[in-house]
Amino acid sequence: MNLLFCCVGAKPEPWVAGLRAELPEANVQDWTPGALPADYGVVWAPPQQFLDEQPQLKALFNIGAGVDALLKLRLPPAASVVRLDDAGMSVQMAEYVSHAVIRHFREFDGYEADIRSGKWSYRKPLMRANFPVGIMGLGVLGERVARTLTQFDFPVKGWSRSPKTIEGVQCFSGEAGMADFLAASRVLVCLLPLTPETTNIMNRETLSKLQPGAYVINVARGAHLVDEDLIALIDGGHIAGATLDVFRNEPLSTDHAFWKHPKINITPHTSARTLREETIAQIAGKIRAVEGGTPITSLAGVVDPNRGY
Ligand code: NDP
Ligand code: OXD
Repeated sequence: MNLLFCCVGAKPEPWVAGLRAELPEANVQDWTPGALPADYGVVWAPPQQFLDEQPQLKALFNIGAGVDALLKLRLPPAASVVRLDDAGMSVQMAEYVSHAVIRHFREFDGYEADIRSGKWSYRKPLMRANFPVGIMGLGVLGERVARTLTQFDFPVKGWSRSPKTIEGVQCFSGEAGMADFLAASRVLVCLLPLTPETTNIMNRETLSKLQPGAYVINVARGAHLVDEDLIALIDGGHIAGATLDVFRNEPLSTDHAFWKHPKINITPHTSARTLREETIAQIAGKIRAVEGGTPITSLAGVVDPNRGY
């Protein structure tokens, strides 16, 4: 069985070595133009040339959870797209979002500024009941984040396409449930996939429906958020601030207003990183299952291209 690795931005050597160690029966190569036809691709943002040269591929294993960039390409006709299914990401996302929520709720930025200016002062504790956290997207990552936040006794709300039941989380669903979900949330966390339906979903109209003093955390994709609308609502006072890990263009351009805005914290798309060992083990396990007769379409993480995630 032939396997090609084609991940833009990843150093190929350790990946290829890891895949060879996990799948000794496979011929694993780093892709170069003109490579021999392969059965499987392990990919991240591959060039179109790779896909066009490999029309026989049976599956593309994406080494991330989001497949928005991959689905924009012309894919081999019979290839299933298989996204990363957690592989150590959900715990990182739960850490990142909990940190952002708690940093805001406990006013740690304010305390840090006070301490740096030599001031020993107390702030009146805020009421946790007044900080309902709404998670948009209750999939692999969103559900873990929602469950984690319930452990800190925040009221937690969730919104997804199909109805869900998660202990301790008030769940809303579909377009019909969105307005009530937003009105019930003060902190908004975006963990949606980027699809035509979710592009620009955080805009002036939707963000205005959040409770006054809202806080926005975007850890999904930059194109979920209309940047100017967020800034206008922060400057107008309806939104207290934001933590943003993802941007329309990455790296964020050096002149973007987010860099210096005093109420916006940014990080460089690092909230949940792909962990090489876990990822290789997961993909190798799936390839072994397929080679052993499991239909690709029954693997966890198979993407529905019509849904876009
Ligand atoms: P999943 O596919 O497991 O979950 C997606 C969730 O979004 C599901 O609950 C789904 O609803 C919901 N959803 C999709 N479309 C809509 C819609 N139109 N309206 C309402 N809800 C919708 O994805 P993951 O949790 O694994 O990942 C989410 C995203 O996080 C990824 O697509 C990626 O872009 C981003 N990400 C960011 C990282 C970072 O480092 N910043 C790292 C990893 C991922 P339903 O359950 O009903 O299908
Ligand atoms: C992903 C990401 O989608 O890293 O996995 O953003």
